Amino acid sequence: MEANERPLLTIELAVEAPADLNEDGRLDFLDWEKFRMGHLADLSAMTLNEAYLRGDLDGDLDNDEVDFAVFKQLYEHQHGAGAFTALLKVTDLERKQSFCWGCPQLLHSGPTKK
Ligand SMILES: [Ca+2]
Ligand SMILES: [Ca+2]
Repeated sequence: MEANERPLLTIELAVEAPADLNEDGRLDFLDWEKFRMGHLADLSAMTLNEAYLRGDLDGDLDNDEVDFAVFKQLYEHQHGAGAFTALLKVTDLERKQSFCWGCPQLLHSGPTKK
């Protein structure tokens, strides 16, 4: 090594399933829920591993739009093109159902007649 060369720092993460935020060995809907809970949260006081488990997928101690893009890419890589869009539709439907919890008749009654 010459005097002006700097040694490279190499960090290897032993991740069996990338973006497996609940550590169950799979990348699925539950990881998306954990990602969403940590999205845009302040993770700067956490360790890299703690921040990772809250959605910091690029290791800069935040969960921002870059992490979102990484999550989406990893999810589609694992489940196929369009899988992330399908995941969002399921999430949206579940949100609507939980909003209307206790009023299921509104989901199935259709438009009201005047
Ligand atoms: Ca998981
Ligand atoms: Ca990040």
